[in-house]
Amino acid sequence: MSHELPQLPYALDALEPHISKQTLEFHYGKHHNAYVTNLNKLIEGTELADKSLEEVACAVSGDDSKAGIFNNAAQVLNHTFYWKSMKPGGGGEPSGALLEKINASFGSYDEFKTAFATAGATQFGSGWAWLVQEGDALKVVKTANAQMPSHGQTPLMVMDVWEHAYYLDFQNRRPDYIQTFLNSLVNWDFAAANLK
Ligand code: MN3
Repeated sequence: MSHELPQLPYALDALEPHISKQTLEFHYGKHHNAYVTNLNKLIEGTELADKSLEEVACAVSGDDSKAGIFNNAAQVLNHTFYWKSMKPGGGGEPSGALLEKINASFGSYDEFKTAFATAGATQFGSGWAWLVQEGDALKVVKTANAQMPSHGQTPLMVMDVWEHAYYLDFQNRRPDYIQTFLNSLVNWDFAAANLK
């Protein structure tokens, strides 16, 4: 069994003008695809070859000798989750149970936005900013490189802050990309569907 690049949930130009077709051609078509290809090469003929992506990432997590396998498996999972965390016409304030949980956990939607934007802007180097559920509470966490949130934290949505996510459209202006993600792209329907 080899892993395949999942279908992008919208057309390559669907997030324009916020994220360009060119960015998605590279980010999805080259970077995400390369993680899939690399993973398949690394696990071919091993006991990991027949396992799901989640099982592979879990099995090698924390094993320095298998960092390459972890990084590629986790990056496949993280990118698939990231594409679903955005949609054309997304962004703005969520509603319903998700907004209630955001208000209860952060005080207000604006305070959530500040926490999420700060996490994304202060992740030094490559990584991810996540909205997660832990018990009844929502939290913002950031992770480095390919790392995923801790066990016990259910991811609701994620933002990629690797430079390849924004450099063609925003150059070094990561904060502008983050504001665009929150104001015009984040898929709150997806995040709400991930609530436990
Ligand atoms: Mn990426």
